[in-house]
Amino acid sequence: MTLLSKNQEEEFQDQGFLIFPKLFNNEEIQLLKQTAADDRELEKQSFGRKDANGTTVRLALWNQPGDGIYGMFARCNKLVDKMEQLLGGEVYHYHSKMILKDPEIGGAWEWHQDYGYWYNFGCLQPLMASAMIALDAATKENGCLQVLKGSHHWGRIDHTLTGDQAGADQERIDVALQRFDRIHVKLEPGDAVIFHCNLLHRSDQNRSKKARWALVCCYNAARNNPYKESLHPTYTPLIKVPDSSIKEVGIRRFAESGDVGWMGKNQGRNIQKSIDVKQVDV
Ligand SMILES: O=C(O)CCC(=O)C(=O)O
Repeated sequence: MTLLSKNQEEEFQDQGFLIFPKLFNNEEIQLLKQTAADDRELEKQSFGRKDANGTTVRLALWNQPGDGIYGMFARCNKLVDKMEQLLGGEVYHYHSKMILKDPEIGGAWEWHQDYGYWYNFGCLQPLMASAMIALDAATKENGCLQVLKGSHHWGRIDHTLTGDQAGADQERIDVALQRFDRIHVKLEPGDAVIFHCNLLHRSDQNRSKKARWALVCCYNAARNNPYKESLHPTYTPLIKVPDSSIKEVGIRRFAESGDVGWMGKNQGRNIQKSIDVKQVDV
């Protein structure tokens, strides 16, 4: 188990996010990047979400971590042990997504909390978090993640549709912007940021000539098993793998990726839009 220091734990509780520079080494991230760039299925399964300005951000989303390189990232000890420490016990894989912010056209993400969606999927407590792993350098220019430091303390905020995306209530956002520091989370390839599911976050359009791709692995505490079926899995034990598996599997490429449970265009659209699953047209 990779133990975080007391200070790191307190920082996460206090700020709602924690950055891990170089959590993944160059070799690991190059393997991931190359796999993603060559992955026709990822390309095929990707779909767009319009932001408030009508610009589209592309993503691909899947429910099971699988045995391929994406799964090795999502299941490796150096990430999952941290998640378990921060969420106070066993976690399982809730889903992963590849955010494909393409040069010059990659759209924005509006201010939201992930729990703004996940609450509606039957998760009773905000015992959930995500890890964003940078494949490319994430800068202000290419639309890096922005967070409102400490905003997770406000608890869940109502979400309404903005473009194709469910965004947090604008009135609250206006106040939050006055009360919390806005942090641009600049990352180098291989850096990761773990953020609490109630942390308000967004990102700008990519106006640069450089791509900003990131793998985001999302986890739920095992003790927070959703009370109902939804588009994301109920408790499914996560089988952790040694960190060395990333390289081993990455070199084999797509050979054993298995069924990751892609969320196709329609389901993916519903997840991103969903304020209440029942309200959304299929
Ligand atoms: O990639 C981004 O800029 C934002 C992603 C996001 O909002 C999320 O994963 O919840």
